[in-house]
Amino acid sequence: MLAEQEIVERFLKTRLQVHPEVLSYLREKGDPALLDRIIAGIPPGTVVVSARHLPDLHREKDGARFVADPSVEVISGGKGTTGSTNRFEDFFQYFRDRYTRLSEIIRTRTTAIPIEALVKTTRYRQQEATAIGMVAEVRTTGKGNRLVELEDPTGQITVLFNRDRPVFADAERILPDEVIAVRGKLSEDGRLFFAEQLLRPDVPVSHAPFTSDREGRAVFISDIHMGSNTFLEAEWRRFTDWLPESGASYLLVCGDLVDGIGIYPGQQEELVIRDIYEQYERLGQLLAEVPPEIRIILSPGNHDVVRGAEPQPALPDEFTRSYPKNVLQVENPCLLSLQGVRVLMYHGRSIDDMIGMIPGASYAHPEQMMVEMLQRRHLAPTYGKKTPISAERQDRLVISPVPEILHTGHIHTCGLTRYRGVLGINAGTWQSQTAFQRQMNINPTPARAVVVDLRTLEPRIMEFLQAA
Ligand code: D5M
Ligand code: FE
Ligand code: ZN
Repeated sequence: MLAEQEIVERFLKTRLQVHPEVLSYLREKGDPALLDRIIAGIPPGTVVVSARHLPDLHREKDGARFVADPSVEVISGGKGTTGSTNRFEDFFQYFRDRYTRLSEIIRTRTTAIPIEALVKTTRYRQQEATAIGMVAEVRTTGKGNRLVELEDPTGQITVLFNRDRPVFADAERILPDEVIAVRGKLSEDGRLFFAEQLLRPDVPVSHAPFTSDREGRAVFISDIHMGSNTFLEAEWRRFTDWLPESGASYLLVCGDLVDGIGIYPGQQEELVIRDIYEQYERLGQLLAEVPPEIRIILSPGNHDVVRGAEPQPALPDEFTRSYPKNVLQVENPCLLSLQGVRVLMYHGRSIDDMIGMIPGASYAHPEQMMVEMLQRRHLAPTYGKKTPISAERQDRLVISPVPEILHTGHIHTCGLTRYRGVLGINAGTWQSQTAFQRQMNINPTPARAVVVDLRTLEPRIMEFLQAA
């Protein structure tokens, strides 16, 4: 409960008078943040604050704006961040930036020698030493050892991971283009480095996640695929019917908002809405049924209308004109703060690449691939596979700072993990299995949402699948 005195004083400070209806509403709600939000949303020139300024009593009509909730802050990846430049020089700059930032993280934990110095200085021969580099190439030898070409800005070295050494388990998961540190000894001729230990930039063991001191919940979903004949509309309705009672203030949708057009051969036959504008329009209609006090954050995926190269820009206005005012468009990836809790949203195309390269990985466990991302402090470690990356001057796929929550989608299976305090969430999808996924043996877990209490970071999976 908020005291009446307190509320009146707050409004007086802003030179606003308050209608008694508003007073009793605020007393009942008892949420000081709500008071801030209402004050922030009052149009200039207003004298009396009346019921029409209250977010959940009033839906937009007569020009009252639902101003961005101050509890959602876009830290990076806001609309318009990604430029269109993609010149050849940028390619070098991109990898240099990736190396610099990831190697700096490792350097806070170990002392390393530049590769050129290591190779050329004879005193390092057969001495314990550490080098930090980017994996230029990785292969398995005939004897089953792993050979890695490791590169830093000064030089290159061939690193051998012997399959009989404990380090081999880690080495098996080495991916091209990731940045690692290797500890070991150089051969007598200086041509081969025998690795005994492998270090990744990783989340610090001491990482203590931030939690909100205020009440607040966020709902996480992805892969709606509006327009597809496999979109589960009845389940979606059950979901939006439940939202008002979820206690959530935020709904985050991590890409593949619509099914799109021309994404794969023969897609036409699987679309119920064949016009891309209409797909987004229909999505807007369904989002309008979400309570207006819930902030909806939409980031794109590979089925969406923006370019596929990551970072993907936010949806252009021409597709979202009819969207309710509580919708916020962001890029993929995007780092948000919800009441101070940092959420990194990434659709997750790289999960396909990683599943293909990491032994034991499976489509049934997206959470394991989220751990792999966190260990490498990178959302898409390998360049040039299925994940198109726009080589810009800064590598925006580097995971820095460490978020409280990593939110992905794309592979259509639900999985949760807690890794060194970071909560990994993949809620799944809102489309049932497609013919293609059946061929690929991908078994989706559709119609689930994950709710997280921002005070505790405890997740809960909600199921909306209708009994068949
Ligand atoms: O991706 C849904 C899932 O299906 C994801 O794990 C990738 C997989 N998929 C989709 N298209 C392909 C192709 N062409 N090759 C291999 N795997 C694929 P979504 O982004 O929803 O289509
Ligand atoms: Fe998808
Ligand atoms: Zn996808």
